[in-house]
Amino acid sequence: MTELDPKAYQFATLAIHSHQAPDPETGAVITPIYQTSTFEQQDAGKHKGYDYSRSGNPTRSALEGCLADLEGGHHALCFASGLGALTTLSMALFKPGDHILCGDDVYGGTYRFFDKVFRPYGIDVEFVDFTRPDLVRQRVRPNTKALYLETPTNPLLKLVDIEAMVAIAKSHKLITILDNTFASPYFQRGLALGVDIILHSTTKYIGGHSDVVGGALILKDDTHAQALRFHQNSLGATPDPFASWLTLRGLKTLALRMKAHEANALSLAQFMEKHPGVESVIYPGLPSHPQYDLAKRQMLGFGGMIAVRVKGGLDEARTFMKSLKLFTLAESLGGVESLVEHPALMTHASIEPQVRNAIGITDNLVRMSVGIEDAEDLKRDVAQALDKVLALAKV
Ligand code: P1T
Repeated sequence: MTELDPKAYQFATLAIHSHQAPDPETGAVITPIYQTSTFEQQDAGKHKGYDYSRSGNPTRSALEGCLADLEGGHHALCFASGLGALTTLSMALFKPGDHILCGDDVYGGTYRFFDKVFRPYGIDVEFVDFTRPDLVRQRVRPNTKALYLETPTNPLLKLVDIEAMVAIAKSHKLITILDNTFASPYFQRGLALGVDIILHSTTKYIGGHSDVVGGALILKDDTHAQALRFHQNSLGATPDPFASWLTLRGLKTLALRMKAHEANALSLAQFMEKHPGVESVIYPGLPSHPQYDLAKRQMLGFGGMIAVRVKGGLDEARTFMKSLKLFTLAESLGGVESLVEHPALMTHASIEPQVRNAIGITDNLVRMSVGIEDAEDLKRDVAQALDKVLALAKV
């Protein structure tokens, strides 16, 4: 089987076949796990394309090739984690004296890296409300180099207008970087909207089974790709062959899984919105979401993440989470099983309380990663847990 022309096939086909042709030596249908650290050279400096598994490995190449096709890029680079992708990207593109504008609602680890680790190296990262393009435009300075956006955001599921950000970036010659983890390439293609570099925590929907940690960068530009590839090898935050293989195996079913995540999330969001134990539900697929129209315009689907404010405070949030039977209390998201977590105490605990409160990460906010279990089972589980919240509120 020869390599597929990505333009001739749809997403679900590419996820299964792109860069995953049967092994020409043995006929193995599934890409082998090339569990080797090093490769024989025919002569000193002469090899078959691989010399050492930090620099490159065939299992990783298959994953990188497939991800590039799914995002509509020309290059993809995989990492040992989403943060490995972020740190490598940051070292490759920025230098002391640069200024970066970053959305104010991003994964807590992203905020922590920019604020606590990168800033002391002399890179000024400013966090701005990216739902306000007017504000972002005002904050651009002569030394601004990039706009770093997440949409939908973690954990508040705010939407950032990707095309508006790209327009600002183009007029000031800035690089745009989009963390596409929450939507996955199935529901959002930033490169087609003019974004320069896509970042993923492949730990989430791409891997899809909560059994492997990884990250990826996908882009079109050859010069940036060359710099990123150099830093990927020089910094060494690369995935091992088994992690690459597990991610590739999960990726094959991304299209099916995303449809199921979305159907379940929409039905749960609609149900919770009517429940008296709930203050508000944040889900981009609900007409009550303040950016519902933007979601319909720039996304191909609304995803599987819900943020819910239960009636009450921390006690009520704890009661809700502890009463759920099918939702496991755990960090992370995007796996086939449903998870629930408390952003203020868990994923976003590294953000100072006053900053957290200012952006809306309140004590009654609970984040739900809706899995692909039976929709009615999930609804019944949420109903009984919300009834316990109501009972507590009445005491
Ligand atoms: O965990 P890691 O693979 O290093 O990815 C970091 C990361 C980057 N971007 C987004 C949007 C993320 O959500 C994450 C990781 N997030 C969680 C662990 C979480 O529970 O939100």
